[in-house]
Amino acid sequence: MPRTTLTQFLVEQERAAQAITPELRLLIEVVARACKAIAVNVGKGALAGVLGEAGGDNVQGEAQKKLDVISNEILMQANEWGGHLAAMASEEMETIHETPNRYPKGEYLLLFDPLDGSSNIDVNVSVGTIFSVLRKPDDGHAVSEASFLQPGGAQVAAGYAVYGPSTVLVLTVGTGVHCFTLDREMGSWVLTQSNLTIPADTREFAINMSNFRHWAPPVRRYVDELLAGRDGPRGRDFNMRWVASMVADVHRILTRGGIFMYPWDAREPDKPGKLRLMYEANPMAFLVEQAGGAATNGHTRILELMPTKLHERVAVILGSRNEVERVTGYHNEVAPAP
Ligand code: P6P
Repeated sequence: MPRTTLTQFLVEQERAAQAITPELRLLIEVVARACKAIAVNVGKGALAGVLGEAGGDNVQGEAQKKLDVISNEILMQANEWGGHLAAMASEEMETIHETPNRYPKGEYLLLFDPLDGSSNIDVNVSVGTIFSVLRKPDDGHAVSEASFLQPGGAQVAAGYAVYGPSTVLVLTVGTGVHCFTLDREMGSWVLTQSNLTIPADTREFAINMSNFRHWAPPVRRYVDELLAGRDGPRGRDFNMRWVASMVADVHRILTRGGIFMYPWDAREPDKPGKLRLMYEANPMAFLVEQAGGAATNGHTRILELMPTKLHERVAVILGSRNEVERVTGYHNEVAPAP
């Protein structure tokens, strides 16, 4: 059976499904190639002296790992020259990076978390790259940070790479969710799963339980019911997983179902959540909904939220639709969506 490569898949999406333009096809190929380069650096680990701290903090005030900086550089350099992008935004950069004047500017905006879960790198746990693609607004204005402030429903493509036992790229261009595995010998991404679908029900939940005492009542109610198992209101036992690498947790959910929660908590009450809307929650919500799942901030579909800041944070509840709807229902019982 001949294997379908990412290039062939994208050509078919452009030609048959007319789901993407040639420029978007180029953009996705360039990002996928950058993820291969990141995979090489992540894979070398201690052998290449790329572990540990970079010595600075990112815009979030978090200590940057060397691989955070390397991964960001790889994505920036890969995407500057192609003529497909007007600008880029990254978790690792304070503001947007416009395509330099020496290159043609394109109609797309690329956002990324170059290495999500990087706190896991030094202990050799799976990490990943998350990316989201928007169109530059056709408003006659020069590209600016405001150009990026679009709801997640405006995304034209989204995906992630997981640097794990195998290296996989999971992608949607709005026609379902598809998984490609890196063939290291050929250096090509090979389609290994089409139309991933998240089961509506699940027995597996993912949350950082150490924050239990800080959660709002709807989350504590929901998790208490899961922990009560077959003797409680749910009438069945549940299992828990928490990799503390969103890409790895979401990939598990896209592969076999589950619910992932990073809700608001009282540790920093002014923050709606820990995760970032534009380049973590939005791309993951697009993928999850394309796979038949659901994604809310506890009240509202994440893809409907109107961003006001590039690096704004959001509460995230995503995965198996029936469980997400239950938790969201508990929130809206207490306080209707704002
Ligand atoms: P905690 C990684 O730092 C990250 O941004 C996500 O990938 C992950 O889901 C979450 O934070 C883990 O947070 O508080 O459990 O360490």
